[in-house]
Amino acid sequence: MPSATELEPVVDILERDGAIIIEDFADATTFRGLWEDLGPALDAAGHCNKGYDGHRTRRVSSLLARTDHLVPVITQPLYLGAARRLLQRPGHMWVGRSRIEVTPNIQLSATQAIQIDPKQGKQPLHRDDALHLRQHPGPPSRLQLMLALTDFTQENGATLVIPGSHHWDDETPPRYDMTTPAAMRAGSALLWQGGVFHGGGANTTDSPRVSLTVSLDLGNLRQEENQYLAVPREKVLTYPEELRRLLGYDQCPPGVGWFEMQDPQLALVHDDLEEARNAAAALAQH
Ligand SMILES: O=C(O)CCC(=O)C(=O)O
Ligand SMILES: [Fe+2]
Repeated sequence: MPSATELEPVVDILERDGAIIIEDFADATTFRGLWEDLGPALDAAGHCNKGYDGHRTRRVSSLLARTDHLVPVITQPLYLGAARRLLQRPGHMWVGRSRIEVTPNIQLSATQAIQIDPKQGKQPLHRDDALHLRQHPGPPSRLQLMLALTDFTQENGATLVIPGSHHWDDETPPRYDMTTPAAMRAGSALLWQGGVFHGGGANTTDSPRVSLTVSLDLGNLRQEENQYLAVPREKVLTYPEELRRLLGYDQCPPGVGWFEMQDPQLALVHDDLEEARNAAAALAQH
């Protein structure tokens, strides 16, 4: 769909197919700014040291600490609007004899720049909402975005998507021959529901495929009390590791809670957050 479209058809397509490409998603200033701010960080990053993340793939996270040009991407009306429409479903609960209407909010979940270098093979197909152990079919909990910073082609590793797979149950394994490559021009974006099977494609060309991804999740997928604000860092450091992990400086299998793709405990032991970020990022690379 062109970016000048109404929200309604975007939501309809996302409900039906689980995924959509919005052309010319980012304006020229945003696109240039993202390259200026993130390009050098990607150049400096090593390749990931886990096969799932890609031994020929570079990943840089903490994007809002690195660039303000992400703001118009996250708040782009079709992305944010569709996320609100899909995820913020009104429900109700009983409190005593009162029937209370409740509508959840949404939260920014992950940000990451991803560079698939030549010779990277296909990523295993997966559902990103499996991070929250969501059951399928079920109410959506995530709308994800992949902004193309170079053209995306079948040859250079365009994200492989199985349209409609958010409707599947939890017993059906995904197959590559069911996927469609999300081929799109630089500046366009793929939006997809967390329940849709997808994975990075193989890059058989001589040039990197560069992108960034953002996820918006249901707002209730978190702790009740905000422990990161409630307990000062100096205090956290005085507690035993088990309690630090209970406070949230931990990862829950299969993977939520990471900091630069590493155990968030690493961030605590450094006085300087930038130093912590570099140390964690170095561990995620080889
Ligand atoms: O890079 C891509 O195209 C997809 C990456 C992805 O799905 C992931 O890392 O979870
Ligand atoms: Fe993914």
